[in-house]
Amino acid sequence: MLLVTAAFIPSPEHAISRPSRREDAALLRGAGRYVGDISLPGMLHALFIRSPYAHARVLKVATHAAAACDGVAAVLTAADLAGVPRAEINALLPGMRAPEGDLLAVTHVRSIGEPVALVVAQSIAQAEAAVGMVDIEYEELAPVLPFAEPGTTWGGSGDPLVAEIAFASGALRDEAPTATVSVEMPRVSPAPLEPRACLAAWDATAGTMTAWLSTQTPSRARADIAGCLGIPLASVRVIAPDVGGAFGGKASIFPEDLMVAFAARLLACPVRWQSTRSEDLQYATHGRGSHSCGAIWLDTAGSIVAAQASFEFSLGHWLPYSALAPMRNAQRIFPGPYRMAGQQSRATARLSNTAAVNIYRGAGRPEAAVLMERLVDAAACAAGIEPLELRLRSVWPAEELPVSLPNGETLDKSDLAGLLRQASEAFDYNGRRQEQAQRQRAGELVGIGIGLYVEPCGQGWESARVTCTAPGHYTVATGTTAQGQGRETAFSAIAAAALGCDPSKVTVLHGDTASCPPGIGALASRSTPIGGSAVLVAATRLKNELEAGAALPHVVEEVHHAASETWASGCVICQVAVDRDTGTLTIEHLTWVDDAGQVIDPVLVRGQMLGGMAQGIGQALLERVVYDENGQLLTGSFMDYAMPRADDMPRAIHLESRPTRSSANPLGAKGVGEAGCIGVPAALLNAAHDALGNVPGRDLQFPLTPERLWRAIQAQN
Ligand code: SMO
Repeated sequence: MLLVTAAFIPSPEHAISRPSRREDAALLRGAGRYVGDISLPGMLHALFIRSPYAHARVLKVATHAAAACDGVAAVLTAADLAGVPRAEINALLPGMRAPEGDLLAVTHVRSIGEPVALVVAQSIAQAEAAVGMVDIEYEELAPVLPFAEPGTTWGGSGDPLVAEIAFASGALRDEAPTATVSVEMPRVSPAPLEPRACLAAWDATAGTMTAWLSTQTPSRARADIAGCLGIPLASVRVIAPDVGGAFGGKASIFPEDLMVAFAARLLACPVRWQSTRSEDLQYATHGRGSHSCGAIWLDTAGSIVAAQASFEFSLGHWLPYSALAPMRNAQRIFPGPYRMAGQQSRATARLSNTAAVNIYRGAGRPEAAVLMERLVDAAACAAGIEPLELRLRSVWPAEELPVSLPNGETLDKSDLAGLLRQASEAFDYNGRRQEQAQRQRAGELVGIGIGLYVEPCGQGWESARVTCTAPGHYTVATGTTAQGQGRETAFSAIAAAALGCDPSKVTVLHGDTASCPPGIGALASRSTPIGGSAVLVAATRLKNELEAGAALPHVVEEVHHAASETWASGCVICQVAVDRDTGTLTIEHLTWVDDAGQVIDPVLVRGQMLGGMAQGIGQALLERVVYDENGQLLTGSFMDYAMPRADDMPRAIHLESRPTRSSANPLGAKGVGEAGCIGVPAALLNAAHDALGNVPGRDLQFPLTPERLWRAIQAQN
């Protein structure tokens, strides 16, 4: 039986209002409107022909027979798209090298699933029939696999290294570390409920492009379409209608989107492409994909004095916009919530003949947190200190936050020791430790694990336009977007609190570049702290100007630049049992106390926590994208790729909120969207080690499948 209890602090000081989610009536009753629900007169359908090889020379692409098929409007190859570039990438790191490439493979394919040709037809069935008539010949080549041996070369350009970043402050110790650990974060598929989708329509008379995209970032997608297709920005409109989940997987425009827009202009007909689940598993962006190792030093008094980390990321064969964000985040977040005299961290990223890797819920934060939390537990075990106690000794004291860190980051206000204490009390830490000892004496494998984390929530700006349309009626247009988080509920509550009205009087517009001001988008847990602050500032100014006698309708537009990055934090503690005979891990209890700063709506926070937890559990116990030694994808459907289901959730979940207002924005809010993917895997990995006796040096890696746990149990018997 699933038991979820929650103790959110209900006082008005911590919760602006408590409406139910205004989005749900439509979304839960099948009345949402996704890209796939939108049809335009004369609309054509696109299908991509994709490489069956991880790496091959393309010898021939013959399209005549396919082009002659019934209903086929065009079969496009690289020659047709010559001169249309890939979208630009975020030049996050100095000295990075982006691989060159085209939208469609020209002479070589470099991943399973890479598009080689595009068929556009009047129906999907006609496009499918034509796909079979395209004649393509390949000569298979050896692929560069993820985490290939040193000395591997990438095409003619040497080492597949794309970027490298390192930081050191203070000194590490000369003596051997107290503990070392290595952590693998397997590649996973963001797998939103709605796969990728794009519908593009070109108005040849006006010279304008309208694209409906399932995206987190309509403003950037608009600039990408304009830039790549050579259309003035003002002539491109991007609309993100209802978007069925994204998790970073829809953060950056895809080559397919650009090709659909290109085809719509070429054929002067609307063209729609709806990715299938298999296409998404194969060639949508993946997340994670890192190996890391670290070392930790305690002094003789049993306090952490230094820690060191090295992260290796394996990317795919092309770089989407945010491909380097995870390595940058992992490197800059380590060592997370702990204060110490010496720290070192470095990260590298290399290409491989696979699908692209991009941000995915957490984007480098889980990598930093899991490695550090394993180091703390391994050090506690080596030094004979209770892991909770070592954390309490080592976290930044609340009175020293916010603090500027040596690496240039500013750790926001939070009460890390308070989170640890509140979580351990709610969990009944001491009581459960006693229960664990009893059950272990009786032969059971029971473990307790802690995951303490910090979650930086984005920099930069977002905008808001707030209009008083008629007395007592308001519209908020935001540059950030929604993929199911409940943005309309949150932003109407923020505006209503500032305007002194009921949230039902506030209409929220998002996702349409024609009716909304520009924005960075829904990323990095930034929408409420930064986008919500823009709404607060604009609504407050509107109220003042109305009171000063402004005539209706009256519009106020604000761009809010975050003074600094806000950092959320939290503590997860879980108890697991591992079946000695089968290796099956059961999460018996999970307690989680999160600090998301000023809570706008506890219902939304709870939804983010439960959803993030489910994805964190998926990563930790089940999910893994697997390529074989030829670069063939072995996890191409949900038959092979294990998504978390209801019965993988913990037997009992207890959620609490311990908000400390952020010092980084006027709303005082922090993010919460990614927290479950950060703290939950860390706690689960520590609990699994604890259940199996905390054997020093034991290699236990995600996903913690029954087979892996069973083998670890056998190895120690
Ligand atoms: S992984 Mo998020 O969409 O920054």
